Amino acid sequence: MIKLYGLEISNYYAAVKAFMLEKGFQFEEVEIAPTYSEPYIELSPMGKMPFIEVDEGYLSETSAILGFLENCVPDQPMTPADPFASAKMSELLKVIELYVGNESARLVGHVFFAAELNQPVADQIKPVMVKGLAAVDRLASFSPYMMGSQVTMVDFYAYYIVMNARIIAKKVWGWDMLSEVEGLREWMQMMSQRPMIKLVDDQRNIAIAKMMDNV
Ligand SMILES: N[C@@H](CCC(=O)N[C@@H](CS)C(=O)NCC(=O)O)C(=O)O
Repeated sequence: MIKLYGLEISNYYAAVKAFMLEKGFQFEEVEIAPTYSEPYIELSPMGKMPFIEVDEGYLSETSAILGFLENCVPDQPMTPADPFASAKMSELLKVIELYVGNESARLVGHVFFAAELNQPVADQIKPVMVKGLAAVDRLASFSPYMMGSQVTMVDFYAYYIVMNARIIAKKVWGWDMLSEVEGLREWMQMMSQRPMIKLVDDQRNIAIAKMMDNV
């Protein structure tokens, strides 16, 4: 059985978990905090969560994990069948990963863990996110899903990236990031109503509340 390693509080962990549930995978969750040290980095070389364990070995990086899981269940596709449309989905996913997710994540310490805000860094990040969101606006159709009528991998990935990025944007700049992209707010609302996403979000919210109680 697949093992999913990490902590429920993580949005990346939630993306993998929701995707696995949607695809009908049986899996076991293993609670483990990320650390850049041995032997953790043998399993997840950047010392991050989530990562999974399958018969063939360990796999980290959320987008790679989703791609692998997608290929494991070809009869229930969450990737456009057409090769070009599929590449466009990957393009969108990459834009969200690099220019929305990774950029906003540079401020996670300040927003979620009370670290001091590095204003010059924040000043660099916002313009990159604005461009990233403009690219999302160009690439996603929201009709009703990002790639059209079929829900795809990028919907699950983007939902959890945007979920955190919007909190960060609000706290650091008082910026309602969702208003940058027409249809993004409604799409977030629609995705949040999917039963598997609801389940994951409920469990994640409980884990976050527990963590806050212990602070
Ligand atoms: N690029 C990674 C990012 C995952 C990530 O940033 N995970 C965070 C938790 S939400 C983490 O492990 N942080 C610990 C660290 O960076 O040391 C992915 O796509 O999976």
